[in-house]
Amino acid sequence: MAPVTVLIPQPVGILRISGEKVWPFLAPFFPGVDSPPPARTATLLSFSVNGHCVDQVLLLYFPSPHSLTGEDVVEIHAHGNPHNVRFLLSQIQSRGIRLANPGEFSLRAYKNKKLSLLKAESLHRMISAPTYSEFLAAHTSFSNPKTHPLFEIKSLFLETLARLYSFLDHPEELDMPSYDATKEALIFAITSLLSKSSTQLSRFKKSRRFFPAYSILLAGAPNSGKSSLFNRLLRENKAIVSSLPGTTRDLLEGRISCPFGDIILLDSAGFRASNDLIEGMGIAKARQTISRVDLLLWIASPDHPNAFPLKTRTPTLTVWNKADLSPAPSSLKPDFSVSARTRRGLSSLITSLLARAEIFYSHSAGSDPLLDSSRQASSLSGFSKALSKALFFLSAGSFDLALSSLEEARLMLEDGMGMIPSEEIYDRVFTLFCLGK
Ligand SMILES: Nc1nc2c(ncn2[C@@H]2O[C@H](COP(=O)(O)OP(=O)(O)OP(=O)(O)O)[C@@H](O)[C@H]2O)c(=O)[nH]1
Ligand SMILES: [Mg+2]
Repeated sequence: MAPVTVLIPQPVGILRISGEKVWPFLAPFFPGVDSPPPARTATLLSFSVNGHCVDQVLLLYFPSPHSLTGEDVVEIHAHGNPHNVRFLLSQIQSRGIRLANPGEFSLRAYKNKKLSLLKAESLHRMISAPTYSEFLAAHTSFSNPKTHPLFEIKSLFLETLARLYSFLDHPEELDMPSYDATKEALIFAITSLLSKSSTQLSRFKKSRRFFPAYSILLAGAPNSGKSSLFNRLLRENKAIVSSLPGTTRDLLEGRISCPFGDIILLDSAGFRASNDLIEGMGIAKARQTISRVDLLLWIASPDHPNAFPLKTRTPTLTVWNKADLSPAPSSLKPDFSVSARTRRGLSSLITSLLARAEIFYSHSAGSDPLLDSSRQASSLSGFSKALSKALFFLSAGSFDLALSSLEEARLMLEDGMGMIPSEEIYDRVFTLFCLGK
């Protein structure tokens, strides 16, 4: 069981439960309802605890095997107050139903053959896509797996392999193409497969970012007001703010969804020489993150009126904070002068950040299907290496060695497509999913 929606005040909060014979566990919450509600139909029911109705809910029952996971699945659409959703969760847990791990529903769907690995990865990309066009690209692969780049490559590859097999099995038959014609056709097909794979790999490389959206890091000396600005930009009190220098130790992440694409905002530990082991680790993490983001905001303030002390290729803007206390020294020449406390200057900073993110997205990949993960990319790159070997052997006239390289390539591709089950794949793919998926 897991909440499918996040725990914030909202009209509806959804809980999902999956398992064998789920209804008998839930029946006590619905006194008077003797049999499971009708399948795949929304039923309005009173959720009761100790004989008292605690919420009116819509219940959807998907009996096995016609469900998301292949098991019995029940979805409860409750009123979305987070306290209510937590209470319902705890009540259901007290009946012996445990909380699901992140991605566990998808993992069960995969194990019960309800979802292929490629679809699972497209689904993950679809949910976390930072722009609508990236959502559409993932949706195309998800709803029509034949458009997935690996699927297209596989069809072409199998034709090539079949051609080689049939030549090796019946080389003497009259209607078979000659040795030279076969060799030429195979070289042509493999070269074209190599070119398709390399196009996909470079599109993937171009689209890949360390953070899954346009990312902005707030860095600066301790107490310069990074967390205060982070909270202001996010419009949420996510980071702890205090007058003690060294308050933030880890990297904190927030996401802002804009019509043209998402922005990931990162708050970090203040730069200083520290003997504290944990703070030191936080500072190292902040430094490491500088080269991984799309934009660095260096926050200076009257406490530490210094310019950014390091060299970086990451575009950097200097922001003078606490402008309510004093103006920036003329030597600093900040790009923006703001006060996180009074909000002075914040709107022009925000306008500039949004404009930069919009330009960034205007150059990003279109909505054509793309590889979904670095796992797929590494399989495709192994596939290409094996193809190159096959090409070498073919050119040297050794069809047998070419065949064994093509078989090696087939394994690589099948591994990429999740056709070879392995525990490692479960760990690498499904644990990345969010709770409730
Ligand atoms: N006057 C004034 N005080 C501010 C402003 N911004 C932040 N402060 C105060 O400065 C102190 C430090 O703020 P934080 O946001 O915690 O600073 P930080 O850079 O995140 O600090 P560390 O996490 O320790 O690196 C707090 O007491 C804030 O209330 C501002 O614009 N004006
Ligand atoms: Mg802080």
